[in-house]
Amino acid sequence: MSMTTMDQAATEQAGADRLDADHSSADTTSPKMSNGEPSTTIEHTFKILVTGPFAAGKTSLIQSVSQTDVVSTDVLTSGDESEVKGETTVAMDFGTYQLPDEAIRLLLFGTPGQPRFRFMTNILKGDVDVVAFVINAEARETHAAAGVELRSLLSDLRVPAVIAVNRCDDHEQAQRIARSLGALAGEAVIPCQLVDESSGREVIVEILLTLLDSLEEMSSESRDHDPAEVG
Ligand SMILES: Nc1nc2c(ncn2[C@@H]2O[C@H](COP(=O)(O)OP(=O)(O)OP(=O)(O)O)[C@@H](O)[C@H]2O)c(=O)[nH]1
Ligand SMILES: [Mg+2]
Repeated sequence: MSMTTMDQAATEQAGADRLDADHSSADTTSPKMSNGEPSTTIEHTFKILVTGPFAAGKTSLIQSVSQTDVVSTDVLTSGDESEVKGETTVAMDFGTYQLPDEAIRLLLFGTPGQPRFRFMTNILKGDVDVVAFVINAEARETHAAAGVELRSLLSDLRVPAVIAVNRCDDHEQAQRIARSLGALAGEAVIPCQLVDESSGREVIVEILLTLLDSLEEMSSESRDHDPAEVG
């Protein structure tokens, strides 16, 4: 999918309006400016877990879209990993994304990729609203283990996922790779180039749409189970 900036802004706005209408359990905080005046009120905060294999592009995604300074824990690599890249995340990345003039904020928590740091994923995955699973289309040797990890994580968390197929421009190829990981038909798949900010924003749009679908589903389930609505 390729969107112009205006398309993205319109999609973000439409998603924001619908999210505002749908998300009833608001987390309300009112940050104050230094003069004591209230600044933008954050009413809806969603936690996004950005995960996937080593060197897939998780840190790149958060760095490309975060509107606040990214908290990063990358350190120099050694051994075989230094053949792949110079630095690697050893604990977490943290960034934020807030819709312009909207009271909706995403908190983006990035995990390390190596199995030896899985304990960090286990710490970070609590209360997640959406999993953004990043996979490098070109690193085929990582796909089998990534598929096992993806299905295990989603069966544990039971939240929706967006599969971001990095270093990929082709929607069909992205779909094929996602299916080979075991992604389900309803799960969102997006090809991307995560060193590019506008591509990162397309992943954010997909996350917002996925949140919206999930909130609509929860709201219709609760209506179905509300005896007051049975007529
Ligand atoms: N050419 C190209 N390089 C990319 C792209 N996305 C990421 N990279 C590069 O791929 C490498 C890995 O990216 P990171 O964002 O550090 O990956 P990561 O998943 O956070 O890696 P770990 O934390 O070590 O697991 C970096 O050198 C990036 O600059 C892309 O879209 N195109
Ligand atoms: Mg990283």
